[in-house]
Amino acid sequence: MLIKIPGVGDCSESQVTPEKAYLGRRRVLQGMMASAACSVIPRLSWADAERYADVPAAAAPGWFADKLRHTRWQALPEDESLTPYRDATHYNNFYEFGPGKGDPARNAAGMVIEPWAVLVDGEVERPGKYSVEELFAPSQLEERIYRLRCVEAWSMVIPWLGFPLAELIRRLEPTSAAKYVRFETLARPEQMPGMRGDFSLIDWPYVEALRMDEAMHPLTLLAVGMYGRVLPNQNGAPLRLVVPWKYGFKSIKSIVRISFVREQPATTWQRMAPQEYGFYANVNPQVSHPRWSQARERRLPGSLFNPNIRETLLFNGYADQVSHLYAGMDLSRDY
Ligand SMILES: Nc1nc2c(c(=O)[nH]1)N[C@H]1C(S)=C(S)[C@@H](COP(=O)(O)O)O[C@H]1N2
Ligand SMILES: [Mo]
Repeated sequence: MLIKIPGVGDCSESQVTPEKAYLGRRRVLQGMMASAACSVIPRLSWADAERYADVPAAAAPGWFADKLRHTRWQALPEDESLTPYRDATHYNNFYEFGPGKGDPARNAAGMVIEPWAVLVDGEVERPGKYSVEELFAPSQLEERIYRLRCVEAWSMVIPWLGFPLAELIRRLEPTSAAKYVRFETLARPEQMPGMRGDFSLIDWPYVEALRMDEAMHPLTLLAVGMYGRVLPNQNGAPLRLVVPWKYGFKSIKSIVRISFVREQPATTWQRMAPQEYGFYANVNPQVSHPRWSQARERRLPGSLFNPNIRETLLFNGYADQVSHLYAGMDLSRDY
């Protein structure tokens, strides 16, 4: 398991590494190991100073830079290494910018992300149009290092920056009629070449959804950054979903609409190829996709000589935290 989220109350004062411990890199690591997942890093941005020193600087809106100073960074897991930033930002799926893995990095820079509004509607007490800044203002940013497992059988380990979707949902106050949360991606063909090409079979906009209890699960993240920086456009700027126990396609990018609904929504891949993609899309090595076995995965970056193959884990390794959500369900039928 990659991360067990501690409650804030689980971190005792002595586990909060003092600032002077961050001055030397070796001492940083020792400090992090000792405090495990409880490292609340004060003032000095360790991300900028050390861990992500080789990640290119990116222009960030003022509110983001502000939040970064109070971010709760996660200790690096001992049993996993982070996917290099270069791979995480140049091997992408974002069909709005084209079908190739390199298309999003090549084409997404043209997407205008400021200003950005998110429409909140449906069964909810506080509907409206919110800016990203408004959505994030009351919450602290947290780093979450998660495995990302694509249904195409490759995987990465990505350090996200965001906050639990549950926090936002509580603030928006869905009514008791809300059973699912539905998300929509921006659809702006003039800035998204993948929407214009012949290949574009998808019924835009890209839509994903979660059952309410999945959306409220503490692992479900609304991300605005990765690797200590704002999200690059190709990774779903300015805000995206991250659901680490599900196949990557559930983690919808560049969200412009969040709707609280009564019925299970039709989602993009499920609608296009219902025999291939289910609504739940929980990572499951036992349930094969018609074109891919899901038993194993290629951890990127690999090479011809070292393809870096590993066993896929049920719920992508997060079973101890999420399997209760599916108690009584037949995972081979409700996939
Ligand atoms: N709007 C939108 N969101 C999307 C996709 C997409 O094509 N469009 N692809 C999904 C798929 S299949 C995966 S594996 C992940 C990839 O996220 P990454 O490029 O940040 O690794 O994004 C998901 N979110
Ligand atoms: Mo994917």
